[in-house]
Amino acid sequence: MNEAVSRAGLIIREKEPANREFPFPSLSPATPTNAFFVRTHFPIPAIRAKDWTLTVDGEVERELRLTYDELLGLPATTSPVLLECAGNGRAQLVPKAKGLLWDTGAVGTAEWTGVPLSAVLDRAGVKEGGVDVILQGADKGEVDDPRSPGVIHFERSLPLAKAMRPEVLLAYKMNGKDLTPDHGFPVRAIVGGWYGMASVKWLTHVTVTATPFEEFWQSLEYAYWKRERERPTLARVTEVQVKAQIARPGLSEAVPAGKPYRVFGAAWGGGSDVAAVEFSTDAGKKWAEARLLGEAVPFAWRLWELPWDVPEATGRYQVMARATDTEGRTQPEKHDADRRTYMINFVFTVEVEVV
Ligand code: MTE
Ligand code: MO
Repeated sequence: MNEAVSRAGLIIREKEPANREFPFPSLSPATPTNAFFVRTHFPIPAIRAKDWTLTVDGEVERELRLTYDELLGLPATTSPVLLECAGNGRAQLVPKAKGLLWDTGAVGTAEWTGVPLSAVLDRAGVKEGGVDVILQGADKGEVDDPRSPGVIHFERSLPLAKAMRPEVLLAYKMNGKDLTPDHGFPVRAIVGGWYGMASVKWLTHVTVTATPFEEFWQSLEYAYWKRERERPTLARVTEVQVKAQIARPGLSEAVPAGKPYRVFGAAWGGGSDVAAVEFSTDAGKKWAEARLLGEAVPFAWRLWELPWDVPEATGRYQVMARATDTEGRTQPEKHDADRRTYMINFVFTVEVEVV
């Protein structure tokens, strides 16, 4: 593969707006900030912390306008949370998909510090009848899509019940330092358990609505076909689907024949922990159970490893990993076309060369 790489070793998928992918073979328990994937739709807005305010309005008793210092004065929590772009793995789709062709690196786990959104909503007092909470970013532009309504902001909503959960933060630190401009300085949402598009960066407006919010970013983009009624309808993409990814061996890696090799990777689910990871070296005929490392941390990934007694026989091996969560959900063998080019968690094949 011939790819442009940034100074920090990220693969540049698009220069402007900035879209950069983490090289998954360099997996570590916590992704360093400068190695964390970047997904943007518009130019990065330059916001000074002293000029930033968060407006909370809509179906609330009291409209709020919080300053950066006021936000930092509220009780905060810190925990590792995984972000995965809903299009992560898109390069694996056949036929070739439109959109950014992420390989396996539009995912990372960082430690986020912030104030639970619920604390701010409680201050504002959500009125009876509030159903959706819109999170709007300061970034805006025109989307290259005939269905897009001219210049728009990036925004997504959460149902009120999710917005009130403790894993939803107004985050201002990533890995112990102020957010970088790429990752949403000065304040972004972090929505544990949901795909990355919910974690709105450069957050400036929170609006509670009395009706479900349906617009471009959740009824056209980041939406999938749901078959619950008579006809399929486009529903918003929400929860992260269970998935295991192999970091080593990497794609086309040359593995020495007849020697022990340490296979390792990461696995994650949305709202549930990973119960098991299995690994196959014969395209899914036989599976061996991997060892899960460390402790399960809700909404973060779990690293896993497995010793592989690499055979003497040289040649190409089709290796695979698959995860199952604590609710018994396991990865599918094929991508469901109703998901369009999102929520890609079918079991990938990695071709490895034993030499
Ligand atoms: N927030 C704003 N304001 N604008 C964006 O383009 N992209 C979203 C989300 N938040 C986006 C945004 C998407 S699709 C993803 S996957 C995550 O940010 C990526 O977060 P990161 O760039 O910090 O990795
Ligand atoms: Mo994304």
